[in-house]
Amino acid sequence: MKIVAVEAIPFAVPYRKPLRFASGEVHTADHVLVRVHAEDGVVGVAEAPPRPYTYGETQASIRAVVDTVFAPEIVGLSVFERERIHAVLDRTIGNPTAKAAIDMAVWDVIGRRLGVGVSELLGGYTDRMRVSHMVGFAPDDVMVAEAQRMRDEHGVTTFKVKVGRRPVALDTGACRALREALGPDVELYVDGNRGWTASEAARALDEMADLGLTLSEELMPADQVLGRRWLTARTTVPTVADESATRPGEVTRELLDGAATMISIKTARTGFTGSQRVLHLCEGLGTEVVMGNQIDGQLGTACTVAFGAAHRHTSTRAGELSNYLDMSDDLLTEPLRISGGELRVPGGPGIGVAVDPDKLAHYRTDT
Ligand code: MUC
Ligand code: MG
Repeated sequence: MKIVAVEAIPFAVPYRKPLRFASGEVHTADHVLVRVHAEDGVVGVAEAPPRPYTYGETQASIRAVVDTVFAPEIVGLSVFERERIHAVLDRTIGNPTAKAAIDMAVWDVIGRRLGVGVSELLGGYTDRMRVSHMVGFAPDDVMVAEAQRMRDEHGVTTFKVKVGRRPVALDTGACRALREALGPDVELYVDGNRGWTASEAARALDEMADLGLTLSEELMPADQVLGRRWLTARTTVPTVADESATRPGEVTRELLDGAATMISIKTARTGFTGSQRVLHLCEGLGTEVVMGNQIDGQLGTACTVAFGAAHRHTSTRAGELSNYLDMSDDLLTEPLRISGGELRVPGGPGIGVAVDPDKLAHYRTDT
């Protein structure tokens, strides 16, 4: 079943409130909807979220690389020739979310064509994941109120707290306020988006030693090779590599180097195919994983839960699946719903969701 066209459609949905973290902030979901059209009229969809401060991709660069580099090479290939599609995409080192969206839209076509959910095709382990919510920078009382609301309204009991500010006490204070307000039973972990030095990170972890943090993610830049190895060796809180280790080669280097002890998998940047490669590598190396969030919309979140629920190891921990709730609207016909602290894989073939044409017409920015 040949691919006949690939579209990259920019759209913009404002956030109700911005998400702030050490490397940037998001006010608008200025994503790109990728549609892969197959010859029998089946259309697969996925979304690419540009994160300029992380990977250097922008909405314009995603559109350009899809339209001018990837689409001309993959049109004419069959959706079942996935290794050949990846041989084309993998020639390019960068552009992770553009490549991931193409991969996931191809999987969506395959699932729709076969009448089977992608999550079942990938592994079919379970039909849901527990949800972890990311809490961005704000005054302590605002961060606490957000976590309490997520717990009360959606049953979420796992929180990833953004850290990496200076002075370090801003963040250690916020984490302490969250622990005091939420009690001992919620899971708290931290993500620094490379904001601190090794010594600042070490001091922060020492100051928070009594808070029962379960994970610490990207507290300092990955290029500070010895500092990172030193930090990882001296803490009992597992170190998660996120943006420093996206491809299998980087994952191998980080883990063998002792610079990380766990890996964040994000379908937004490695699609389903690349995420499975990273997952299987981690299983082979005996490394835990966590399903991360690239500040996805609902389509991206549906991809994350489809992948996470498909496998035993990705569904063990809570996945980061809730930040789409900060968006003022979305593109899907049926909104995702988190309840009892869980998100179910959408039913139906492929990724299991449909884009509402009226919403797309309203939010697309190219017409
Ligand atoms: C995260 O886990 O780091 C913030 C920046 C980015 O690239 O992803 C988000 C969340
Ligand atoms: Mg992160």
